Amino acid sequence: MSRSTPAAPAFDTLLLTGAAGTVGRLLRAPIAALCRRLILSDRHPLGVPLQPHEEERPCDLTDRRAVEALLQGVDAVVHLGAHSVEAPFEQIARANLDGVFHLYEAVRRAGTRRVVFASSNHVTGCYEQGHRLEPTDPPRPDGYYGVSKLFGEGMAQMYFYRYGVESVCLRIGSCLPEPPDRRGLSTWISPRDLFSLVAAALTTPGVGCLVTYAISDNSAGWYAPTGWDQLGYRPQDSADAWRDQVGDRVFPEGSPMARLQGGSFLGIGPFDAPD
Ligand code: NAI
Ligand code: 15L
Repeated sequence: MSRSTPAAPAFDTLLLTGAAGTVGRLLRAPIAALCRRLILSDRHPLGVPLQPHEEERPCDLTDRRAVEALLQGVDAVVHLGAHSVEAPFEQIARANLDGVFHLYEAVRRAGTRRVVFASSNHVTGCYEQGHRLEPTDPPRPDGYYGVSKLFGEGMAQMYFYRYGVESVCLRIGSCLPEPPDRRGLSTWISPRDLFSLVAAALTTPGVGCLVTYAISDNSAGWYAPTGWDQLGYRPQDSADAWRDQVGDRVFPEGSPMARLQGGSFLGIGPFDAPD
């Protein structure tokens, strides 16, 4: 009987920030195939047993020195850690502005090869629903959260063109087990497709600094697949299968939530200054 030797993992050490969150919990198991050691980091405890290849390293992204220590010996990072919904500016700024700055500085100093940055569809959430977007179209963020993701993409560009740190910025649509509503027929990405895109974003050689939308093969998708060929991304799933189930889950007709791509985020804010 012949025995085949398993292929060596692509990386020795990978870091997953935001590991205790929704997407972190979905990516944690499949991402293990890409590395010998997986560092799971969040400001909250994971609260689940660790596998032998896993290491838990709690870290608050707002602590610059702690982030610098976290990146020591890390070959590549999937940066999910963030305030992930629209909120007052002060709340967004801590993890999504300061935290991203700390992350990229630590990456530069540690010589980390690649960042996969979890950007968002909310960078362009003020476009009308149905408008088909290229990643190069002018941004139209739908709130402070969307602006913060645009800032992250800007940091990715700056750290590539000045310091050679490669990044893939994934403008993720809606990553859930199923599309939640009619908007999801356009924005949904299955956990399986997101993992395959993250894996491609980590391992495709010579990406430079690439921005691409991250959705499944949705026929109602609002985003051109620009960048997918370069990464070899071929979505396996489609929101179309849920059309009948979610077709009537809509926001009030004529409201910004129903009219613009950012959906429910258009219903949050403005925020008055605290007294
Ligand atoms: P989530 O809110 O469930 O997870 C984010 C994690 O970041 C949390 O576990 C939180 O504790 C951690 N975090 C927040 N502030 C932190 C800090 N100061 N220091 C350390 N950790 C901190 O969000 P989710 O859904 O898992 O999203 C993951 C990433 O993907 C986020 O960056 C989000 O903005 C982005 N994204 C997610 C989408 C989705 O459909 N779930 C769509 C578009 C973008
Ligand atoms: C995001 O960027 C959020 O992090 C996530 O919670 C979802 O709301 C998603 O976008 C979406 O637009 O559905």
